[in-house]
Amino acid sequence: MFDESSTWKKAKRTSPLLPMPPKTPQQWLQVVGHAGSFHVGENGMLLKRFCEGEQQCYQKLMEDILRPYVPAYHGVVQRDDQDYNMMDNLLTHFNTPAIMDCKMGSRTYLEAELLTAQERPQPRKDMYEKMVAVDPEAPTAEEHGQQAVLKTRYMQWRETLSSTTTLGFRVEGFRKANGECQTNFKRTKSREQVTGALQDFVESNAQIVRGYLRRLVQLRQVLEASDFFRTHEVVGSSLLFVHDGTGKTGVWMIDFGKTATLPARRTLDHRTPWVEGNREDGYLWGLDNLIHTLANLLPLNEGGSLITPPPLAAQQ
Ligand code: I3P
Repeated sequence: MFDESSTWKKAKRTSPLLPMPPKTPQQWLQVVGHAGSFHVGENGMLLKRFCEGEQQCYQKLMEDILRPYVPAYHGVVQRDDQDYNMMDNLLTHFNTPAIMDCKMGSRTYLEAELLTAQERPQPRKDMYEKMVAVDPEAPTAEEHGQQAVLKTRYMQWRETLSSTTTLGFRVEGFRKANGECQTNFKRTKSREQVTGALQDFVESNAQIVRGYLRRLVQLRQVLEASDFFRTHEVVGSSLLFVHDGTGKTGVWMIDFGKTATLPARRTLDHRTPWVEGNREDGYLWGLDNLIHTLANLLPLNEGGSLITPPPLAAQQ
């Protein structure tokens, strides 16, 4: 799953690049998701295989108050006849960082995908195989018969198996500074299990937890005021957590390939439970839960005071 070679790896999602060792050409490290979509650019840039929807999101985000919470976007470049969206490599200013990917929201497929599955069902063998590998009992008799499952069915199964349904976010994977990688979180569902995973990632370092909490509380305030966020269904997007041995921390929103613009005058609050048609994604509900879960890693009084946000203006 993890490969530190500088060759291309299959990766549809933003995966971090580790400087190993620092100050030498950066190598590629796949943490989670599909491989093959990223390339290390020059001057601290990351190239991600072009996706028009994602480009449009980044262009809008560069004009939105969320700008400091996403990688800076620098337009499209071409390499070997392939277009790439070029953005900041978020790891550039860290020294041998630890990285974690949390997929946000209570739903991981777009309403549009659900419609397509209903109108033109295309059961998938690869997803059946991934399902059986985790739980041979999971497919229905019909799915066993077809040896295939619909993508939306697979995604829903993944949601209920993990904490996506119960907490509105899930840990996808992490890599510690020492190179230890964990990606086996498909069944990490309860608050206790998620807390254990987060504790493992931060290696019980309260300073790191404080840094992440401050950043997440700020992000939540900005999300609640963001025009972009209010007007988009944000699905399959992740928060990328990065820290290093100096105590430096950062969290950014990444992966907008499945972020959809709402029709004119429609907005979301990102906390209302999803029912088909309302397009709610549970992103803020998940962020609330993530903040509380992280705060629980600190002594009670301290965690509580950190998650009480200062006035938004004071942060700018
Ligand atoms: C994949 C994961 C990805 C999804 C991908 C799934 O499952 O849910 O988010 O890509 O669909 O296979 P898993 O993590 O269990 O391997 P999208 O979010 O882009 O839909 P895909 O195979 O159709 O790309």
